[in-house]
Amino acid sequence: MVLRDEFHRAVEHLARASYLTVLTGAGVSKESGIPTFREAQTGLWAQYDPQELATPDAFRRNPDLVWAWYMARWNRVAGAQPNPGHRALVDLEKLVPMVTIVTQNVDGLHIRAGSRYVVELHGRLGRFKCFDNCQGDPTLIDLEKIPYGRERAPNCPYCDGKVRPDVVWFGEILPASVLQGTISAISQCDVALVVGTSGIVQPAASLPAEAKRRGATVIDVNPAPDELVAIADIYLPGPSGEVLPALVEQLKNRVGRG
Ligand code: BJW
Repeated sequence: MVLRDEFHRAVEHLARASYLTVLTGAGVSKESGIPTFREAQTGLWAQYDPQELATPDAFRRNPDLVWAWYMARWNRVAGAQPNPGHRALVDLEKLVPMVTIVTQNVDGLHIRAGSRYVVELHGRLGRFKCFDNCQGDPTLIDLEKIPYGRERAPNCPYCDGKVRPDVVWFGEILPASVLQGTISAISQCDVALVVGTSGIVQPAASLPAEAKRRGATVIDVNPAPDELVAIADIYLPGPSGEVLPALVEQLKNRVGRG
């Protein structure tokens, strides 16, 4: 009963929203078969802690290990498809005047699903740059134009340093354009929908509280209570591939009623 009330409240807020910002994390891609960031890894990678691979120091120490990890993840993502959660977020664009997705994910699945305004906070798998940004920040490298394999980090064609994935690692600053787009989406929204993130990695983890401070309603969707439940106005427990399509269906009925 309480859950139904919460769901109903969420639909009412979305029906009245003119600007919706959606902050997503790894959980939204779980139903596409992509493990979340903090889930135990499987197979060859089970012995490694992802938090210790996603750093510039890890790459400096062992570029080939970090390279092979990203190539394996890129390979997995290339074979995955957007799931009903991603698609429901695309459908929301027909029901709310402005929708911006701010995602921590590097899998590109929101864009592949068809979402129009997507800010990728932590970069993208399958895009590469020179580790030293020798030609300016970022020095992007087209992998098709250099010899490379899955096991060894290739050399930069300009400086002979190493090529790395164009993602944001711990201790690195998010690109200015990305921060600008994020601040704009957070400061304008009247509803912030948070989906599938543990809410522990900064600066993303502070965004819902900032939206709330500016007057937005915060709705959190996650099968397990995360760090953001404490500040959320509405918590909808459940996998996003089920909760988001159900929200869209109810919202269609509600908007249809006027
Ligand atoms: C489902 C589901 C289903 C399951 N449906 N949901 C202030 C205080 C303390 C520390 C810091 C601070 N400011 C900065 C820091 C340091 C650091 C940080 O935050 N550390 C924390 C660990 C404390 N931040 C940074 O370094 C950032 N840079 C920065 O702030 O620069 C300035 C600065 C630097 C240094 C010092 C101070 C200031 C950069 C952060 C970059 C993060 N990069 C990564 C890797 C990207 C590339 C890659 O993918 O390999 O981004 S780390 C990793 O975490 C990845 C993710 O995007 C990110 C968030 O993870 P996410 O998405 O929340 O995933 P999970 O796995 O944690 O959670 C999944 C959730 O899904 C769970 O809740 C499940 O329940 C749920 N779920 N199934 C819906 N079906």
